[in-house]
Amino acid sequence: MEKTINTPLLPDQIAPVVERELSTLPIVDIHTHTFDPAFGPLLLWGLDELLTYHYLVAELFRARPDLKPESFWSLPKPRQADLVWHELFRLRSPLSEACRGVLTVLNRLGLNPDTDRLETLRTWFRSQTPRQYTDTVFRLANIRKVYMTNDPLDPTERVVWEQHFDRDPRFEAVLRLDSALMKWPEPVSTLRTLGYDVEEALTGKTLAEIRRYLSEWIDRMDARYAAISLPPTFHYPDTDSALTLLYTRCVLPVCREKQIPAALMIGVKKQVNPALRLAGDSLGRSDVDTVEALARDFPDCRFWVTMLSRENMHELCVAARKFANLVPFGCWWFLNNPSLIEEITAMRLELLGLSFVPQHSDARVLDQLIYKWDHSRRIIGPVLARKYHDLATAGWPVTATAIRRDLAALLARDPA
Ligand code: HDL
Ligand code: ZN
Repeated sequence: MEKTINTPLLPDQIAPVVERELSTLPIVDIHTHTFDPAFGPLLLWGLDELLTYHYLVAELFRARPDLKPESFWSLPKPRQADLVWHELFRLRSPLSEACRGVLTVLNRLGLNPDTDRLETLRTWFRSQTPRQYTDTVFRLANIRKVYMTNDPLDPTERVVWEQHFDRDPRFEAVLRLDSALMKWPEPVSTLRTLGYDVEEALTGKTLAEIRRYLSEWIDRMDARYAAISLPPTFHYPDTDSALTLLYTRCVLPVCREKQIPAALMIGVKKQVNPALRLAGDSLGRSDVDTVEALARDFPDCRFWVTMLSRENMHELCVAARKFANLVPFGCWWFLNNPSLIEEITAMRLELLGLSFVPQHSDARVLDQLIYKWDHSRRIIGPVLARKYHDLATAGWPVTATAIRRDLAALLARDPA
């Protein structure tokens, strides 16, 4: 075995080896909305959660433009799921990526999706327990661990953090900053209820108290990085922006002190259609000058960056060539589709080599880990195989050992 994995591969051996190494690589998923089972109902899983994923809700309203959002939201969740299944899966071929994902999950679980009524499937899911099903999902998806999205200002989540509970080591914590920094001074009252003596005016004392909030909660959660989603209008420098001031005077100093990355997720146009609730967000082209300026002015901060506009992803690659403290990651949200993952991954390999993170799942429902990684492996693998094939064609000895090493660097490392 030792000899073979160090033996240069023949060109037509490369793709199967990449596929094997990628399927057996236990992945580190650096951004999800899943929760350690200790958080109880915050961990979403099962068929009705899969079918009422906000991506599918948006697609339901396209299939049924006559459907009034409020009448949909007034239905109990199983009835919402029934409607999604009927409209998107039974009356039409489920060709969208979000629809396909549900089918991949059911298929990998060995369940038959060819049914008009969901009760048989629901009976199977009811036979699962959260912890046992978590084991099943991690095994089928071949994931080593995931990073959560944690918000201490969410009372339903905070109450769990304030008790002692045994952490599941497969669920790392991330401090999410949106609720504490966006739309200042809206967060003032909530921060004050947590005991942070902040005021509307961004005085030195208020900034210090916000840094204390960040520092204390990074410690309490053992947060491995701090993340924020930002609108296309976010700029740095911007002397008129409370958000920019809070980010540069509070978040970056604390991330530097804690030696953790600062994750920027840029390009969300929040609630362009509020009636769709979580499905109501859109995207906008953002300012990569801002990303370059942050990387330049904060050289000892490490910025993990993903952007929502396809055009921004190319600009971000070039910016990352200029600043080693920029780490592009993932094909986020509206970019998490096979055609775009393929384009973006090839572009990143060509511009950045292995110095980026190709994907995160953004899974909101635990079961989605199965399909989001199944689908991404099917795209990222062949793109990588073509690049290794190019090396072999140029006379470079491509080995299984090297492929295994490179894949681990791309998809099995912690944010650092
Ligand atoms: O802000 C984010 O982390 C986004 O991923 C949103 O949660 C979004 O609703 C989403 O789930 N995208 O996949
Ligand atoms: Zn997300």
